[in-house]
Amino acid sequence: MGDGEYRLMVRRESGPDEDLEVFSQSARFGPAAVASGSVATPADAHSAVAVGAVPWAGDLIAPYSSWGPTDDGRAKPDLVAPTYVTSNPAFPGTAGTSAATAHVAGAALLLRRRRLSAGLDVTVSAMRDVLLRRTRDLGETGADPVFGHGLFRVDTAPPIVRMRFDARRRLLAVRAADNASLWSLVVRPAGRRATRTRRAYVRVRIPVRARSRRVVVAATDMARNRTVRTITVPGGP
Ligand SMILES: [Ca+2]
Ligand SMILES: [Ca+2]
Repeated sequence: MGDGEYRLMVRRESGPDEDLEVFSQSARFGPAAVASGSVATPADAHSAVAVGAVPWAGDLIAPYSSWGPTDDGRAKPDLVAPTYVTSNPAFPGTAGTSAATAHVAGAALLLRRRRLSAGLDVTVSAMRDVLLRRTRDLGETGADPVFGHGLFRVDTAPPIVRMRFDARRRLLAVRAADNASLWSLVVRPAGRRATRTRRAYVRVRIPVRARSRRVVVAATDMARNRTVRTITVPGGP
């Protein structure tokens, strides 16, 4: 369609009142557009795994990613996956649910192969359960119409952990980096309660003791890759 204003007229010849839904990739519907209930066919099929899109560097839904529920009230999408990925050198920054869907399809294939060789169930419902269980919840707590069960993401690289101890202030600064998919950061000084956070940066005060002590830092990403580092903090006078 070229630029300009278009009008759409629908006349009911017979039958009961029904809502008419109009989808368009290019026409802007202005204030008439609603995100809710925008999951289109075939993603709304009963046994389909409908994948929404989240730009890989964050946890925000892509503006074009359709929201559930379906017209008959079923929860969709099922999950979301990364988009704007750079894994295809021919199209760096490939965007869309097209990228997110391929991510999940590839992962499903790998999981299926692994489950087959382990003698596990690889039926559609079993595979669907496996995928949904491996998501990280986003947005409203629990399954929701924007993110479904949450973000599914193939990730093989463990977080990078950096630590610095300020001896004068007795503060241990810990920073974990994992391309925005850090799941937890735990700082556990020997003999003391651990500090747990979802943030990528935390400072923990290590009280003065006569002897030096070991502090264990563990960072886990949402794919459950884990980095454990230890630092020995000097004792006081
Ligand atoms: Ca949620
Ligand atoms: Ca990672």
